[in-house]
Amino acid sequence: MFEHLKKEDSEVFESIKNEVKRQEENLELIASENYVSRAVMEAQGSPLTNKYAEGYPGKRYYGGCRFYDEIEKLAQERCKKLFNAEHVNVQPHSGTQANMAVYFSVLSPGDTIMGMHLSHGGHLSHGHPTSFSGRYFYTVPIELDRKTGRIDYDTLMKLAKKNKPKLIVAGASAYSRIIDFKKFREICDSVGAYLMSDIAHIAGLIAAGIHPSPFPYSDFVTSTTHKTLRGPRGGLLMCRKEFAELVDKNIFPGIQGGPLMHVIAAKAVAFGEALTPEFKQYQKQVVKNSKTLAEELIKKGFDIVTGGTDNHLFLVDLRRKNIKGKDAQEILEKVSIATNKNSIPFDTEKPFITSGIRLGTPAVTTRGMKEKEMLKIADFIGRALDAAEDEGKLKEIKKEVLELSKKFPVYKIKL
Ligand code: DSN
Repeated sequence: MFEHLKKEDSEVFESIKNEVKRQEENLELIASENYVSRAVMEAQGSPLTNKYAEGYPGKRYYGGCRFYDEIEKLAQERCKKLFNAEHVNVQPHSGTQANMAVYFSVLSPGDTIMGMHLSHGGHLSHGHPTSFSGRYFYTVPIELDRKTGRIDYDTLMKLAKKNKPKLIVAGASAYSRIIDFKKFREICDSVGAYLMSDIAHIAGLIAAGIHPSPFPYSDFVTSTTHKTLRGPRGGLLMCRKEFAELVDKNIFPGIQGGPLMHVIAAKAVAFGEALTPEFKQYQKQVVKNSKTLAEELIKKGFDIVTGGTDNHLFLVDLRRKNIKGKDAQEILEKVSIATNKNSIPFDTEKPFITSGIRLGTPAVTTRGMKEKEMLKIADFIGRALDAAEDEGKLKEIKKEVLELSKKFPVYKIKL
């Protein structure tokens, strides 16, 4: 692999080589990251990057799209089967663009939407003022319950009745509990709102049947393809049949030009993988690992928001340990553990500092790690954060981290 790049562009090759090494050596606990299969990488790195295919299968604006049609249809069919969806658009370049296409399909600028606030587990594209979503639409942010750290559906119902949104977003990027899509539907129905479920984080769990499905409750379901779903970096939009034409038009030509057909080929491969029994087992292990890691950290005196997890991630509230999220992220990086600082509900620290870190298990589970390794990882985290500025101790821990990573290689790429 990379023999041409090595010869023809040593600068780019060097950086890639170093990044591949980092990915092999680091314990990747960033909840939104994963390792794709070699087959997904091969599809994405194929000559399918060479061609324009604006339009949809059977209706393209360029000639020569026969095989692109086959691939896009395959991706659509596999995805439909995976999520039991009536209509699928596999062209969104990202989750944010899938969300944008939904908003532009049924909203006008100035309409009211409701979505979880960024520091309460939501996402920028759910109406944050710095994102197009908060600039084009009037957003009523959903906050979590102060005591439980969970969504309080009664409060949500009251908020919806008071603000009468035209669309409600059910979905999160840092929420460790089951999302009750049925309740979201009831709330939407009580005010005549559309329901858009953004399953970017939990798509893999849903595909494997271990998190309730957003269908049949949602009008629109958006996702990324690269998190728990373990596909290439990209987006996905599903909806009821009645909205099919509308959302397709709003993806292309509405907000995108030519689709990234090499990425769509890789999405097709990933959907194929997600339909296998092995994928179901993998997702089960992801959740087992996440629960084990959270429980072990609690035993070591860490506070976990909501007290635990039902899915692939959780938030560690570091206030009792007197460490800021930013510092914790940096200390853990020194021992080759990758995490991200993350606001906790009602955080008083700025988003660049934060009082928490977010931990997730999709990537380490792809490497084959199980509960036994989660206990070790909790031990590394506890010791590293206790050692803080003791460089000697951090070096010792890093050595142990590297030993563990070595036992669970990812790609075995020779560079
Ligand atoms: N940036 C992603 C995450 O880390 O959750 C959300 O898009």
